[in-house]
Amino acid sequence: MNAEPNPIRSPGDLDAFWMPFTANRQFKSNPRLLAKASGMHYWTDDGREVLDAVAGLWCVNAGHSRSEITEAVSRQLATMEFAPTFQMGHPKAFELANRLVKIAPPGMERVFFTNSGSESVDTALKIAIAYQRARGLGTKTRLIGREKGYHGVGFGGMSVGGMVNNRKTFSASMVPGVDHLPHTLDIQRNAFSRGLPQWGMHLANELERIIALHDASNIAAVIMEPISGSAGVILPPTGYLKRIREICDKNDILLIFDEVITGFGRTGKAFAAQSFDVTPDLMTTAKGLTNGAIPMGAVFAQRKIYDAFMQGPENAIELFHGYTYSAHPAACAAALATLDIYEKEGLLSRASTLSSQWENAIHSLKGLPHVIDIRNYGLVGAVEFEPRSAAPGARAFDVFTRSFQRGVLLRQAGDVIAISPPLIIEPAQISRLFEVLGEVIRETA
Ligand code: PXG
Repeated sequence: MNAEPNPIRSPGDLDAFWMPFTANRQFKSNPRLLAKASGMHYWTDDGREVLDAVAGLWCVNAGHSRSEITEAVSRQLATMEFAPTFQMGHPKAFELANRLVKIAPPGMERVFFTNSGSESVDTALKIAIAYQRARGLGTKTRLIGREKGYHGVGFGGMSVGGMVNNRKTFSASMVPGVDHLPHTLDIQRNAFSRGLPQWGMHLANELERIIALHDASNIAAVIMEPISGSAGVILPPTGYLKRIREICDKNDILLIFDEVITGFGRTGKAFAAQSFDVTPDLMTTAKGLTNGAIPMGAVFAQRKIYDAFMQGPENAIELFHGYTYSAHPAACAAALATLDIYEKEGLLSRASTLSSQWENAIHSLKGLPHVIDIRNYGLVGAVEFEPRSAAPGARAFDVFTRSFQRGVLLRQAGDVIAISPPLIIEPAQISRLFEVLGEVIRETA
């Protein structure tokens, strides 16, 4: 397979694309262009092979350019490129929902399709509020997120999110009625924990304080990532998620797990809800659903939630919400082919098979210069650095760019390097990845 011819020939050719979540001027003065991908690797526009240690952006769980997905999508586009799902339907949408329900946590029997994680989050928040109203509890509208949480960039997701850079510019435009739980990162107490940290379960009790302040009769839902990804891989302390579930149950508040990053095998089971044995009421997904090949998201709902909407006249639309491309045929085809691969290759549990090698490999970086914490779970890892004085993020950015030069693609978030490879990664590639990262950390002042 050859890369497409490269149309970028002069620096000016980079001007028009306003890049997302990117330092545009820095990037355009020294671009990093990817031109081809297969399996565990990317190739740059000048032909260098790069080991993809972040599954694209946490989405290419089955590895790149899978021919099964390409063929399924092209067959679908040739047969029927689009079909509406408002008052109409097409078979693959129903087939996909049925397939997803089979791998979902218990009781999550209904699926609403979107096109991204951000749309999944805003959809779940709206379903939560609408559900409370549908069962006659219309005052339950408040939402509770968490500091350092990331739930995409829609107004809803941004408002329940807890990353200051994403929020500060839009402070006056947040969805009203949102509180935030404290985050669970405590490097002083939990540095270099292997797997889940032991300290911090009591932080879940803060939920009781927020409920006491507003009264449960005003609160619709709590949303959290089982593992926070974007803020630099923050793990739930042992027992924390179970305690959150208990408090939600006691107060008749919905629990939404945002599994956009943790879904589809990242933690060693299909969903983190299963790894942590805590079942939410709503679950948002995207990314690994289609292996990143076609944009798609899905919100899973407990049967009781869907059922609460199914009242009133049969000809009435029950939920005034949806997207032109909800259950787009090409996305459904991609997702079905992706699920086939996950199943055939046992990828949804592969992270648990590899996790002890992964854990040992990443923790072998302990003691290297400026490394102040290492975190891991399933096939997720993070290395946190002491920030350079007056230059937060610069050290991890250097590690990121140097690793890329050395042929390993990582993700940088502040002074954290996050690692989340395709689930097809081989043990020898895990060793090489951490060998390169170790060398780069040694060379980075
Ligand atoms: N929820 C969570 C938990 C996410 O991680 C979104 C929602 C939004 O998804 P969309 O598809 O709208 O981008 C995300 C996205 C990173 C990184 O490297 C993480 C995301 C996106 C890009 C980069 O941490 N997560």
